Amino acid sequence: MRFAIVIPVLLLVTSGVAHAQCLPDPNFSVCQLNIIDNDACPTTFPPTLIWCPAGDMSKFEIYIQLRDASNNLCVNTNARIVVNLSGIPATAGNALFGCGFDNVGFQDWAVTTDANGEARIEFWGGGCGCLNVNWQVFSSGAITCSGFGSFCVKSPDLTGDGKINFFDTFQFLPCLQTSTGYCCDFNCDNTVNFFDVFQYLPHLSGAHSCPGNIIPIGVPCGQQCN
Ligand SMILES: [Ca+2]
Ligand SMILES: [Ca+2]
Repeated sequence: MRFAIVIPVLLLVTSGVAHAQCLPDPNFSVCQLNIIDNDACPTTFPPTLIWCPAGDMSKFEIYIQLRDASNNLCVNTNARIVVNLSGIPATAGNALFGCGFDNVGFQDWAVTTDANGEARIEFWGGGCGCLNVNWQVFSSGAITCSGFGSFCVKSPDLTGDGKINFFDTFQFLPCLQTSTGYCCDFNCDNTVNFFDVFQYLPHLSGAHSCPGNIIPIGVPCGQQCN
């Protein structure tokens, strides 16, 4: 009989999970921007993301873990992740975009935390240039956290029109012939050669494209990417 009483109490204490009306507390919640799959250019600064409109190269994510004022996990809790991109293409006549962004560099996503109090959304796009990311996480009607990230981006989608095809090849071939071109240097070794071709070809042959909206960003972002 004693066990029947003690065990539920222990479970309640050690689970650390707030199940109902959880109010995320900024002091205990975690909200951060992470870079994903940055293998091609791992050591550059600012960080360089080689992103594909299809989302199969570098990406960044906003990761959150919500906790209440007692440091208990907020499971099954609704939040909104608002992201605003600013940036300009490195090459005149080309574009830069975040895949699926509804307005010019802006998007607002609804998320629900899982059993670990966590939620995450991944982002990618196309084009080459500088990119700044401002983000806020809202829960229970208040800002739980916010942050800022700054990158350089490059893509097999050199033109930044959301798809990889012969128009991109027309821009890639002169780079290959002269061994120069920041946007064509997909492994960031300051030359353009067959290693970059290896990076480029799978995305061309697969005709990779952005499955969502493609709306160019054209806001100066104040950093050097070229
Ligand atoms: Ca293209
Ligand atoms: Ca290279």
